[in-house]
Amino acid sequence: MLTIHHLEKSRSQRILWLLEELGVDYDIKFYKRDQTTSLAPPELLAIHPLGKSPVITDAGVTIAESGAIIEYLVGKYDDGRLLPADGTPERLAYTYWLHYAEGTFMPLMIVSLIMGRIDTAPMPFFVKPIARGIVSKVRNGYLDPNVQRNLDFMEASLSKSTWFCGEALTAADIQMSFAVEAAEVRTDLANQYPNIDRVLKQMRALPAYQAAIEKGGPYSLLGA
Ligand SMILES: N[C@@H](CCC(=O)N[C@@H](CS)C(=O)NCC(=O)O)C(=O)O
Repeated sequence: MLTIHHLEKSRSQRILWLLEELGVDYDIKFYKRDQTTSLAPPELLAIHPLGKSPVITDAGVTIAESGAIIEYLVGKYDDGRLLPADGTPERLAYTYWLHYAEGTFMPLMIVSLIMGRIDTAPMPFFVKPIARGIVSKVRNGYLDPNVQRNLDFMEASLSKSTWFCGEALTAADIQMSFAVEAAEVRTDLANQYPNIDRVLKQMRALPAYQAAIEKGGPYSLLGA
C-alpha cells in the first residue's frame, strides 16, 4: 500500500489532498516537528537522505519532492481529470505552475521566515541593531519587492480564470495551494489580492481538501 510520510503542518498536506482527489488507498505515517526549531525529526532521514516531507513510498519506490510526487501520482492514478490534455495552453500553464510553486515562490517564503526568525531571536543588545539593519536591507532591497511582484503576477493570472490553469481544477492548483497558504500568513489577501483569496476559498470548499485536513491533523503554517 502507498505510504505518505506526513510531517505535521507542512507541504505534505497538499499530497494528502491530491490522494483524496485521486481516491487512492493510502497509509499515513505521522511525524512531529521539533518544538523549538520546527525542523523535521531525524526519523525522516531514514526514509530519504534529505529528511524532508513530503515523501511517499509506493510499490517499492521512495519519492521525494512535491512536484515529483505529484507527477508520479497523477501519471499512475489520475484518469485525466487533474492533468490538462497534452499540447493545450492549459497543459503549458500546468507545467509552469507545478514548477513555479517550489522553484520561484516558496524560496521567497523561506527567506521571509528566516528574516522573521532573525528579527525575533534573542541576542546581545549591541548586536540587535546590526541584525535588524541586515534584516531590513534584505526585506526592503530584495524580499518585499519580489514577494509583491509575485503576488501581483498570481493575482493578474487568477483574474483571467477560475483556477491557475483555466476553468478546471488541476494538480498544479494542489501544488500551488501551499504557496497561496504561505502567502496568506503574511498578506491581507482578501483586501489586496481578491482573486488569490477567491481561489484559496474555492480550494478549502472542496470535499477532498477537507477530507485531507481531517486525516492530516491540525494544519496551520509557520508565520513571518
Ligand atoms: N521543495 C521541497 C521542500 C520540502 C520541505 O522543505 N519540506 C518541509 C516541510 S514544509 C520540511 O520537511 N521541513 C522540515 C525540515 O526542514 O527539517 C518539496 O516541495 O517537497
